[in-house]
Amino acid sequence: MQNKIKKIIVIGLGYIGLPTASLLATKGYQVVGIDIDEDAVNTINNGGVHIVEPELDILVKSAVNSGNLKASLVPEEGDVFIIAVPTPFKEDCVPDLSYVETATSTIAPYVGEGDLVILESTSPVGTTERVRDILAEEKPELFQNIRGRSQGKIMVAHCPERVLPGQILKELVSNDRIIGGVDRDSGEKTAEFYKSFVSGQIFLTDARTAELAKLTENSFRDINIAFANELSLICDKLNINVWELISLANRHPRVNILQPGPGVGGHCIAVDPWFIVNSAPEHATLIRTARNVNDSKPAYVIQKVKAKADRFKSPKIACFGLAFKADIDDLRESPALRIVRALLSEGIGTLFIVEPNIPELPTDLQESPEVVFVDAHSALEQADIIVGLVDHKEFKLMDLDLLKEKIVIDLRGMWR
Ligand code: SAJ
Repeated sequence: MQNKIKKIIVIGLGYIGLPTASLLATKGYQVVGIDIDEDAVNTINNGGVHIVEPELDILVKSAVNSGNLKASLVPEEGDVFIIAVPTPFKEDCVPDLSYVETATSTIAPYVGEGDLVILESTSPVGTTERVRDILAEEKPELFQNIRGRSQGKIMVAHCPERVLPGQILKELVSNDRIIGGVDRDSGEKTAEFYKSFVSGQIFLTDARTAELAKLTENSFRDINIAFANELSLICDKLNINVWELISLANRHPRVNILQPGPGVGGHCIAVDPWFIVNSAPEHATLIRTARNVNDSKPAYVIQKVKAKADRFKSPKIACFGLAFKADIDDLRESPALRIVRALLSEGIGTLFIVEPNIPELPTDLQESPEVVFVDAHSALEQADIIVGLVDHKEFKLMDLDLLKEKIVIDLRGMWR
């Protein structure tokens, strides 16, 4: 543990904040996690979790039992403040910084001289400086004027989270980290802190570069998935198997195409590229086009399913998977869910939904008599059309003979 740092306040106990807070607690720091959700706070204080992520339940339990982690609705004083709140976008894909701004104002009364304030939330360029400016407005005594420039007696830096849902606990420790301070001192002190619990390498830069680096990583992935999705449309038209095509092209030593799917979901890759587009709309043409390609894939899938369903008087359609990607329970921004909802609203027929990672369907689906929540076996028995939306491990292991008599629309290439 780093010498002077004893107490850490983590704001936001979601997919990033809770694993980070628990990890730090098990490293011997005194950690207080802050959230506005009272149920989440109570659950964590009882040693439980309100989100699903492999091994997180064990880590939280041991962190709480050790006495080093507690959750609270109100912040307190500490040595390090980590902001890990959402950064969604508003209408017209304009970034919504209200959560970061509110979190900063909320901690301002508790921040003191020599403290570190670290923004982990994925943010548009300039947000870390905005955090510093809010703190300077609310705590002017922590900022001094040196030769006409405001200099903080506190440190402010950006250290973007880079963990992959499904592998968060591993990647939290092993991933390399980029740290951008609003000044040199802020960057160096933050790097020292991260070295106490990260085994990956730490790279120092300025705050704006760190912000754009994170957005660039997710845009890179989005563009590459868009290429795969575009190929899938071209292959459909030319009657070529896109999965075979990609695996053959990937045999080239310098080609590595990603996989097409029903669209791009989650709260990161489908969101973050818009922050770049919004900052430099005149230049970000490729990034914007990739977003549009990926966002239009669900509509293409819906048309494809409708075309097959038209052959039946009362079509029975099995939809395999609702999550935004394989082997998780997270339905946020899920293209599979979007497709199911659209099929339902078009009154296309009976929908048999299979999703082994959730205990029940979202309320709107539960309420419809046209939607039945079933297991894979029952869906295969009853449906005429099978739509593979998410490549969960259970689905990949299915006996392909069971699909023989069915019309199969496999969006993930799992039943080749
Ligand atoms: N997807 C495809 N084809 C692929 C890969 C993914 O269609 O070949 C789809 C998935 O099904 C899903 C979406 O893309 O709908 C996003 O999934 P993902 O696994 O690519 O990424 P996320 O959103 O779970 O996590 C990403 C990661 N970023 C990168 O890999 C560059 C993670 O490291 C980030 O920390 C995370 O975003 C974040 O929080 O920003």
